[in-house]
Amino acid sequence: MRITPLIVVFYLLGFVANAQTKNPLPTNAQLKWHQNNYYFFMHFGPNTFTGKEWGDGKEKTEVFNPTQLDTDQWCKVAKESGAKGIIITAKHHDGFCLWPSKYSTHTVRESGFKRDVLAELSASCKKAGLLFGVYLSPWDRNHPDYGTEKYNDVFVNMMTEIFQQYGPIWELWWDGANGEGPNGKSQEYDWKRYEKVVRQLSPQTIIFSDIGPDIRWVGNESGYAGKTNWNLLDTFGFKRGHGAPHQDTLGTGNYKGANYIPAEVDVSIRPGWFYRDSENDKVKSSDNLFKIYLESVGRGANLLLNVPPDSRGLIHENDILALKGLKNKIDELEKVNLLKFAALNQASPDKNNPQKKSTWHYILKKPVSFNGIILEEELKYGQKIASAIISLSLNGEQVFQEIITTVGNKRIIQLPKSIQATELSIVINESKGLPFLKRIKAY
Ligand code: FUL
Repeated sequence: MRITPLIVVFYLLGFVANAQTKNPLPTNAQLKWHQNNYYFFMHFGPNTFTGKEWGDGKEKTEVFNPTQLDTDQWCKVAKESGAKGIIITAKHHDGFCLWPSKYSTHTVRESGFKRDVLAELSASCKKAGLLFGVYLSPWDRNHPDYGTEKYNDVFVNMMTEIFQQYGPIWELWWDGANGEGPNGKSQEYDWKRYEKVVRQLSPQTIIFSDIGPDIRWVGNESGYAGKTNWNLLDTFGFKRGHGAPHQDTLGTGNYKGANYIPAEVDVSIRPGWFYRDSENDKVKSSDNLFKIYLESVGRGANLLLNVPPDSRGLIHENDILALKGLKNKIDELEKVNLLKFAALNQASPDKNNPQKKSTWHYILKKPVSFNGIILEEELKYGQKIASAIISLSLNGEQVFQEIITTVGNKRIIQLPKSIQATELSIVINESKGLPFLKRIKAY
């Protein structure tokens, strides 16, 4: 056959089309991130002392003065709550830096307090075996260079300081809120450069922004992911800080999305992101927190639960109590596996891999009370399951059925009440290629 330029063009077009229909795969760092699916967020800074949510950057640095700062206590609470790490607001929109940055004059160094909060927390996390992450607001209402090209250098220098002095940084948060600086100017952020710098400094760090590159915002701050939740997102035509896809789309992802960018659910245990005395009786109950857990982690997203330290520099007693309750409820999910002694009817097994098949049918010897079912998809080969029917039967008669539209990292199907059953069946009726459930459990 003679290779004409036309054939080459057709060949290339075919190649492009094929690449586009491929199911995007997670990176190793993303796969690891999925495993650590519940961790703390901590909003801490001048707002903790002024009662504001968004400081304007004109606050006196002296207002920042925690009297009993103890980052070991934060870590102890995180550990005891089952959280896998802590992400701290190293710099919120007010520009105040929790570390003595060389690139700002609005930091802990200038406050009467003087201690380096980032250094203390990063050391405490290491000691406790917790992951350490940093929130760094691009929007800065204090920095004199904001709104000019020089600010891009400032932001890059700050990130460099953080990575070099306090690393390893597990997750980096670029907040999407974007407004004017002290000079009334807004900033053209050099996102490409920021990303390049982070990748060079720390290739394993997971970067959050509304639209990734590694993980996305879930589209709300109320604590839930979409019932359908694809780890895929189309980002073409969207620019960070200048409008993301519709909030509902962020919650559900895109079925045929071009990029693997799973969702993270950020929500506060209190009405505000920052601590306030007046909200001590408004801490979410453990029931409420558990509902959030089911609707975030239980829908395949990660949960970033904000637990803001108080003005002493400690996690408040009321928050600790609610978190204990949450931990007990999460532990309950893992206690028993009702399927341990059930017979598995291998309806349509894949000989090479028994976990790759589309029907599972468990039969129990006698009726047991089901409270819920947990499914986990193997994501290394991409997220595939697009519809599954879960049913329970009691002696041949169906007593419960639910259709789910995605599984992903973890799907928790919590029953409205305990249901007696002798059989559980899971039928996957739509999948992008062979489905792969790596875990099935009932509690
Ligand atoms: C938002 C911010 O404006 C809030 O203050 C908070 O930090 C939240 C997590 O993200 O964009």
